[in-house]
Amino acid sequence: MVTFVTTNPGKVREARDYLDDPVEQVDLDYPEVQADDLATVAAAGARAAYRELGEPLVVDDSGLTIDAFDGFPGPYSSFVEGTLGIERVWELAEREDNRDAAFRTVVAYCDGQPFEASPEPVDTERRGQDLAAGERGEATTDAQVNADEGIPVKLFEGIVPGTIVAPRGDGGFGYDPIFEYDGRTFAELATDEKNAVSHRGRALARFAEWYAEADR
Ligand code: ITT
Repeated sequence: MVTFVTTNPGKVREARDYLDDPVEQVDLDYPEVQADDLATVAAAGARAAYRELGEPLVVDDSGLTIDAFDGFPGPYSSFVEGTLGIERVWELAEREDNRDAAFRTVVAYCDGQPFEASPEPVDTERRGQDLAAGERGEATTDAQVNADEGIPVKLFEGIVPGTIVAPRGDGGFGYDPIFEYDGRTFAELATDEKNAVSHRGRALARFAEWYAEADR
């Protein structure tokens, strides 16, 4: 069983269609940190949810990046959907010659345990502190590393390139009606078709492969 912590049932529908294990939605609105990258937001969200629930879980942080807007709305996608709305995002993009965009998802898994060495990125709170110390020119000592009480989080990323278009289609959710991939918007695809190519599908595929084999 996979616990998916999200307020968004659309994400859970896609995950159910994708994973062999049953997926349970826990509708917990964990505090989201404000950061420029999705991985930081997802890792912090997984930790916050784990502290609250104390059971193995995944969270997913996703966003739409529009090239002509230097990647905006990115981590602000939810806020922009709720304020401007996707119709006005299209109207802004319509004025641009370049309508290239990408959807990105970072799936973050946390069970409170450290992970075996693997090619997938692992984020620990300690690592963030080490980076900050490095920027201040301070060395990291073994004692500091051994005193690490950060909760490790494993991250799986998926990206899909596309184009912003006038809204079409009734499926999916969020920005799907204005995101075109290979001639159709994501809102014109069935869930399994979207999963086969989408950012979340790609991230979930990586997670599912690891989850099936991981010695947890
Ligand atoms: P949780 O944080 O509770 O999981 P959320 O809907 O706020 O739910 P995100 O912050 O990850 O999720 O999503 C950011 C925005 O991107 C939000 O407006 C979503 O509707 C949109 N979004 C995420 N995944 C999408 C997808 O697959 N297709 C279209 N829009 C998507």
